[in-house]
Amino acid sequence: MSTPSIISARHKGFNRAEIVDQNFIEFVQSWVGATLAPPRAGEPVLAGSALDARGFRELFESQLISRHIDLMARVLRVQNKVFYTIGSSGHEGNAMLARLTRHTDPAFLHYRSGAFMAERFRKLPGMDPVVDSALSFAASKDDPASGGRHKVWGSKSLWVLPQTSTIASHLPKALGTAVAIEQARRIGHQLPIPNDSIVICTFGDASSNHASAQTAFNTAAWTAYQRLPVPALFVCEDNGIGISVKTPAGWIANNFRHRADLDYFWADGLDLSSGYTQVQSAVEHCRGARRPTFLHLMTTRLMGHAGSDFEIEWRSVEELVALEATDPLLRSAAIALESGLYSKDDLLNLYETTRRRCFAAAEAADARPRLSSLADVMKPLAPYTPAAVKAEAERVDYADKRMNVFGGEAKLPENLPPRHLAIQINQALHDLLAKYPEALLFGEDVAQKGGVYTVTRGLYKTFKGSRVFNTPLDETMILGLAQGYANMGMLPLPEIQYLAYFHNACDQIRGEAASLQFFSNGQYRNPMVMRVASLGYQKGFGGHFHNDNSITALRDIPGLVVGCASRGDDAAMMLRTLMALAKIDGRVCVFLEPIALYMTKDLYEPGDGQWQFDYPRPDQAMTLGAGRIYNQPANDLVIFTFGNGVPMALRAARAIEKALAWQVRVIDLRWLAPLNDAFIAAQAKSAKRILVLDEGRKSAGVGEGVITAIVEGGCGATPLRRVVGADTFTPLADAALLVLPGEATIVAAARELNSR
Ligand SMILES: Cc1ncc(C[n+]2csc(CCOP(=O)(O)OP(=O)(O)O)c2C)c(N)n1
Ligand SMILES: [Mg+2]
Repeated sequence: MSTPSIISARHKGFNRAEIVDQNFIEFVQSWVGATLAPPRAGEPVLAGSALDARGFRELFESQLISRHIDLMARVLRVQNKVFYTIGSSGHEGNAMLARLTRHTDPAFLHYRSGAFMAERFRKLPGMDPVVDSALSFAASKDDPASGGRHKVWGSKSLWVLPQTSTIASHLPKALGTAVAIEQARRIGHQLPIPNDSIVICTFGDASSNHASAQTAFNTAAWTAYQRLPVPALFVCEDNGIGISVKTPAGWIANNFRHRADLDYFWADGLDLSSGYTQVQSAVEHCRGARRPTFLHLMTTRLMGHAGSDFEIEWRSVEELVALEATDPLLRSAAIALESGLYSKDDLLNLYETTRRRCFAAAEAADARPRLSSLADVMKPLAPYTPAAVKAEAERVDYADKRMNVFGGEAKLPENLPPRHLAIQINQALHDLLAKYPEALLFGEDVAQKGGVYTVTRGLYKTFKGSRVFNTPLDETMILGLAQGYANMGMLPLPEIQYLAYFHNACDQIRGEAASLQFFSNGQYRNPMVMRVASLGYQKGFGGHFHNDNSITALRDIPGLVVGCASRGDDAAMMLRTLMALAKIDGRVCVFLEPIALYMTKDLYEPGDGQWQFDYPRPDQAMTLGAGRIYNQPANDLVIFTFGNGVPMALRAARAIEKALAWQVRVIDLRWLAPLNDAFIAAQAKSAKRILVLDEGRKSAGVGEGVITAIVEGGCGATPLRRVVGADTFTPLADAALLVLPGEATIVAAARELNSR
């Protein structure tokens, strides 16, 4: 370790990238260690190492590529040719992980994975990690990972699924993918990768503390504890720091060494010679035992967190110099020279050739076109092929299966009397699980109990525990599992027990699932249909948390489809369309089920049975965006609404017709995202007056979107009122009705319109 007295003026420099660069050159130039006779083919690079000469050469070259990409990015960032400077320097030991695994082992990578990628690129012929990485750093449209949308480590052919920069958010889906690999066998699903694949998931030491990481470790252990296989290799690249906050010395080992059902391994990521065997042990254990494995990979961080992090401003130069002395490339250079594999000149030559290669690729990438139109940017975000979706939603080539599931012709739901929402959702789910053998339904209490509201009753019995199952009580993990199953080609139907409990796991949809097609330029997709018991008005079971009416958190997630049914037949048809959207276009879909309507049978009077409907035949589906119109062409008043608002508006319409002699049309929007602006505008055009009835909250609710569509559609002059929930949490008991719209408020709003 250097001491202050021997730190030269150069080492005190501001630009640590230059210093790290120069250190390498000086280290090689001043090498005076013994040089052995070069090892022969197949012989260990150094005595006692499991790494042979060829392996070492390739790993070392991958390390150098990674280092020079970092150095290049620091130089070209200031010239605006590169747009990302979070580097991999100090973490180049992760190349060992790539070498010791297969290119078909799905990898969810930390952002310091330059060397991993360079090494994995060797697994397939004709690929160039330098060119591909340069295109990504330059945000070029030709970037094979994201099409210029972000600097991500990703590759379709190499099974590297691009990650967002939200730390730890990839662990739940990585675990989900590992679980899915094993579950495929149990449901007879053909995996897109070999059956004995493992999932690699890398992350930093600070990230390991994050709730999203902890839930993955916990669920991995929860699963393994039940003796179910979990081939997940969690790799903590421990550089001892997260931006500027040091991880307490020894914390990672202390925290993970003795966790039950999370098998701990340690490896020296700073030394290829000894680290290789250690990484190998962890990989082999994970693949062979198919148990959750935690590999603690020692690394260091050089050149700061990112190019903008001038470490010298906040930590001592002595500390930096000491860290720089642990540079794994110095150790690799020592191995290279000591083993006789490289002469000093060869090594310096390789170093400079690699530098030139990276700069040349970056300059070439800079000359390539970037994304230049909004349409280009958004292209992979929300694919929609209406004809194929319709055909898929109406496909009925599973008649035998449904006959079995329902128990014969007479018991087919379309041959039964009209039923209410909960029953028809249940019937539709039976139909969909029969139609899609790759579909899985899971969540809290959904199996034996059939859900809190019995909506999933009977599915477990019919389709068995491999397809219908309870998860741990953890929404983040439910959605992580969903992404994992989807990654392996299955069709997940995760259930979130109450809308209020979606919010604590929101990022798994917002930041992760909904963004995958975008950040992978449409190459990867994680289709799913998330069902959520939602909204207010429950009688006798009140309070905010079971009556949450906030749709806002879903509405602005780019690319997400949100549907909300108010009646059973619509629910069945919408679920068919949502599954088809997932299957055909890979869309992430949400289906909001109004709890208060689950058991509603009557519309106007107790016992009238008017809110029960015939089950739609399986070849009937609904077009995305199609609303339902009641009482067309009435136009004295048009009420736009959804969910609980629909039967409420229909009842209020009767009162309004009586009081004001108006003919009232009621529009059930049914699709809340994307809103069908054209449909809304068209309906508004023929209206003399408009009411927007939104049971969600006033601010940022669906109603705002509806009114915008009306105004932008040219109907801003039509008299309009909004009846909407208050900006508050929902209180218990009857006080709830004070904050939500009711029939009386609707009638009062109509009277107000009349007096204008
Ligand atoms: C959820 C989240 N919070 C904060 C950040 C900002 N951030 C980016 S990296 C980082 C530190 C991560 O440290 P570590 O996991 O040790 O990885 P390292 O950078 O050291 O390799 C932070 C706080 C983020 N990306 N995501
Ligand atoms: Mg760290």
